[in-house]
Amino acid sequence: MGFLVQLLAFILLPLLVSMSAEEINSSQPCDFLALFNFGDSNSDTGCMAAAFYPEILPYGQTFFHEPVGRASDGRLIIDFIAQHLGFPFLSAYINSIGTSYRHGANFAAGSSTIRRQNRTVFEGGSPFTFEIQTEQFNQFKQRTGKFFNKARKNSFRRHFPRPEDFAKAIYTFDIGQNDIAAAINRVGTEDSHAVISDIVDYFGKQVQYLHELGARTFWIHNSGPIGCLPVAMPVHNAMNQTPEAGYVDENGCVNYQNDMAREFNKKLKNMVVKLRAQFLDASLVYVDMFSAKYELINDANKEGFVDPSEICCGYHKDGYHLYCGNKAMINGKEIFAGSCDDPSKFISWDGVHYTEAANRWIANRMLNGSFSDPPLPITHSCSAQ
Ligand SMILES: *[C@@H]1O[C@H](CO)[C@@H](O)[C@H](O)[C@H]1NC(C)=O
Ligand SMILES: *[C@@H]1O[C@H](CO)[C@@H](O)[C@H](O)[C@H]1NC(C)=O
Ligand SMILES: CC(=O)N[C@H]1CO[C@H](CO)[C@@H](O)[C@@H]1O
Repeated sequence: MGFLVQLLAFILLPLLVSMSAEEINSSQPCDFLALFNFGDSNSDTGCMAAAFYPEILPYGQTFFHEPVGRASDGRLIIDFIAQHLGFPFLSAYINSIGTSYRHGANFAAGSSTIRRQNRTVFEGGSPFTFEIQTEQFNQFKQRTGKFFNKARKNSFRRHFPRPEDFAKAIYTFDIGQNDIAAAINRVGTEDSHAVISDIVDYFGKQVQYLHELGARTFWIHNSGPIGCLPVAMPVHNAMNQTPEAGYVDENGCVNYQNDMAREFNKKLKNMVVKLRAQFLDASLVYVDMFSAKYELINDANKEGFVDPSEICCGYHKDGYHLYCGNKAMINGKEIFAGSCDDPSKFISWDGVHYTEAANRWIANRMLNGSFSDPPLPITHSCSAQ
């Protein structure tokens, strides 16, 4: 009975999901058996919280009603992806408690970069660079394969993918924004163009490595408009004088920072095209998250959100940056950086990360392929050539 229900869920779910899309491509949806994700805090579902310090409320308050290692009040885009494909939420690879990896694993970690950085965890860095994440995936695959063949009984098999699932999995990526942030911090002291090319080359090398390990479907998010993160905006940085002409755009986003992200995205797209030509047995879809996020920021009021510079959780004024969930004495007064009353009206959760409402808005538009190249919905992403 349980088996039948599971079997039916498997057959029906992907169909229902794709039928509900506005337009159905004539081809059959891909029969993905697992989801593996790589990235930074945009898609970390518990890695940094398990490895170092657990997160505190109000993180997680909206959907999970407790902090669950996600940098938002609720679900992230990767959670909407998992739900859309009929998978449970992804467990972080290094989390050892209450996890299941039957349908994939998440290697993403907050603060992670594509290239190695010199910052320790205490300075806001992450040891889980993209290179380490792909190496963790390699271990995950080798070790589950080894135990799978030994395990006669089902208990192991219920919790891990079968060796043949890896080739029929979708591999998703959302990384690079912290590399761009690091380059922004060093602007003027190094050749940003060369640095960005180097970051993209590193990205390409790791994708090649995953292909060597058997990955075949790649769903690659580009970098969001980093200059639109409220903490980057002059309004939250005690700039008394109005910024010089051209410093910000009509939405208050910092132009030179968004330009860095645009340059990264252009080079990333060229890299994807190059890899596509190299791997004729693989499918690589490039997803323009920059445009999806920028559209939301630009249409904030029309879409029922407050001004995109507003931060739901945190205290950022008069030169003070007190991040969400923290307490401090400011001018002799104790300030607690708590949540706004209605996070569903805000785009920015904590000045750096998006609210669940914003993540849902973005996911709803991105999953059907309207920001993809080629324009495939994620359910059909195995067939890009
Ligand atoms: C890390 O530090 C070393 C030595 O100071 C330096 O050569 C290197 O460029 C730094 N790397 C990055 C990514 O900043
Ligand atoms: C994708 O969904 C959005 C939001 O529902 C819709 O506006 C858009 O037209 C859809 N695009 C495609 C290609 O189906
Ligand atoms: C790759 C591909 O053919 N995608 C198509 C799926 O269907 C939509 C809507 O008809 C098209 O716009 C895409 O080009």
